Amino acid sequence: MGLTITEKIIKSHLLEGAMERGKPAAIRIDQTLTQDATGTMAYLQFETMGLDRVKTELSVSYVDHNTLQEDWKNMDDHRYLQSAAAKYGVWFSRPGNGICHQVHLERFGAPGKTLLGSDSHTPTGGGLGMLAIGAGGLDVAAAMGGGAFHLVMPKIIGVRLSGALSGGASAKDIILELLRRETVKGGIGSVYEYCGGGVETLTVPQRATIANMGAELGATSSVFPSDEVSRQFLADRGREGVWQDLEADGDAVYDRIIGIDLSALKPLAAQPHSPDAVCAVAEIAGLAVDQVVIGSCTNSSLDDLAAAAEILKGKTIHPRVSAAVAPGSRAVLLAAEKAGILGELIRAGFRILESACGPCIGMGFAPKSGGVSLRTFNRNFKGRSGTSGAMVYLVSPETAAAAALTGCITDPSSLSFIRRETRAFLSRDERDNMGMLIPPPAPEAAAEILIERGPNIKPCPGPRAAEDSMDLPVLLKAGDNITTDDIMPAGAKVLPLRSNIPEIAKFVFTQLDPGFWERARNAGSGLILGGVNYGQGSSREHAALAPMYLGIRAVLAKSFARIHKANLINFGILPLVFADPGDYDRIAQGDLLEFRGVRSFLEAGIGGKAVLEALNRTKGGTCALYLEADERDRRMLLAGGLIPYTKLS
Ligand code: MIC
Ligand code: SF4
Repeated sequence: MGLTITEKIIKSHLLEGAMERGKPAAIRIDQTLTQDATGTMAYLQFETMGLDRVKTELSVSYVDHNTLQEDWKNMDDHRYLQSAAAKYGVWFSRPGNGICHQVHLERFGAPGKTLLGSDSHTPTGGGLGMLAIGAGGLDVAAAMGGGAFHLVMPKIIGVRLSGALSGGASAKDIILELLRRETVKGGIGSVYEYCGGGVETLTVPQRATIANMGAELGATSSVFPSDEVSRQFLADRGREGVWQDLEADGDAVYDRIIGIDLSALKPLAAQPHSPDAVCAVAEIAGLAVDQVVIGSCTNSSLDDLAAAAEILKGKTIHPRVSAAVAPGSRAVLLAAEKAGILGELIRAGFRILESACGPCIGMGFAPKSGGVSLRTFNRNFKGRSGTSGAMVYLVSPETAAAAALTGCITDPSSLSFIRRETRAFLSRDERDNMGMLIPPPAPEAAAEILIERGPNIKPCPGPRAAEDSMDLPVLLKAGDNITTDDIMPAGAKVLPLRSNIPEIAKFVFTQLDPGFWERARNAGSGLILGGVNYGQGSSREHAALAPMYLGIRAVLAKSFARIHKANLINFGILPLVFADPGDYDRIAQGDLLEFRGVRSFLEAGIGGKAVLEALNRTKGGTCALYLEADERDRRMLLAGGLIPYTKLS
């Protein structure tokens, strides 16, 4: 039987398991990436492993999230990261060099390799035929230490592309179309693998846009073949040497096939406040727009900027619209300058933001109160922009540019523009491409390096082993599709506290319930109730770490998102699933639930599925709960998380 690309990469990296769908597997990780907002914890955890140097082929530490230096905190973090990178043999991408996923694709991406990153959009590398997966910082730290990455062997969904994009449609519209059909939970436990004649019509940056936003489907990853287009992308960046041909076998078996005819696609938009609330741009045309931003790891390539400039050149943006562009990398910025694109955008009235995540994570350029903002980003969760009442729409660069021009949502197909060729503007100058990437010093020099620990760097608190008896109050009853932004908000005020768990814990659930921290602190311990797809979105392990610090011992939900569930287990919090989802309705916030025999439940479940009963002491009645976890996860929970488990084994 033939293999898919995903299976081929997993097979060549398989350390444990038999590649059976839905069964546990462990793979070797070739490359890791971290970013500053998750990286400090990852390196603090790596340090506890007592190793001299990372054991991967390549590890890179990027600074791209916390670049708004309002005081000393973010810079303390950057210095810690830079010195830790040098000490442990990690490349360091300096602030200003660009967004981790964009830079990694350009400088280090290699077909057929595995990449684990402490950021949920790590699958961007799938645009170049990598198996790139997002994970919590602790899992990435373990991989840097040479440990295997444990995953459930995913289902493989084939996405067969036919035809070619035309008119105003863009790569963003392909992934928005998939989100429309599949929803934010459609991809849980799956990899989306692209095939069909439409693939060769897409450039690597376009493929990367699609693979990037596959994260919003809840997928483990997204993968494109590596072909002549990929070879050209690498050759243009002087890296043809890492190219290899990679495609699925003709008789590869997919769990399901989805067909998309690119020629039939029209410009789409994800409406507030979810990436799957997709409609045709034409349906909402005419809505007045206050703000437009082009950037983020989804749409900040040279081609994206060029498409916007084509629409805007020689014109001026509408007086109502405040517009900005954040090029994905310094290399993109330099090329955009050389190609005249930057000048065209500036002349049109765009503000230039640095090459970083910026507004995508609420780091500046927040919209006005109640404002309508069109962004080329991947997430529009409520409040993520920094303005809780803002209405954020996710669109392509073409749709964003059209709105900047007219002042209202406009289908770009109604404007005539031609796409320009930008390859010639890519720089071959080593300083332009590698100048802000600091390679790790030789191992002999590492002993001399002192790690800089400013006052913002606080040690990572340790988890507690599972207790056999627990009486836990329901501290919060949350609904469906709760995001990690809901659990642990980001933004300019909170992000600088990522290295300081006691402080950041004060912001847990603030958007949903400002009284949560106080209540949790008074209770000392408790649990959270959630609906379906609990913990979707960002990989931030702070959404597990800070609740753990506040005494959260369990989350009871109808289902969990992959990365967050792994983070909960890594930090010793029980992710329990209702056997009867109707029990969710029978439990209220404030109820006291009694759990007995938790340790024996975890032990008995090894090798099988046992049920844990919770008695509702407030209302009476019981509910049955499952733990969908393999033996390793159960042992981790018994030990109190990944770090104590690793020390025991
Ligand atoms: C995001 O897009 O939400 C982030 C910020 O990049 C996160 C990581 C983080 O919270 O630091 C992600 O996607 O994993
Ligand atoms: Fe940065 Fe936004 Fe991409 Fe997250 S989604 S890595 S915040 S640009």
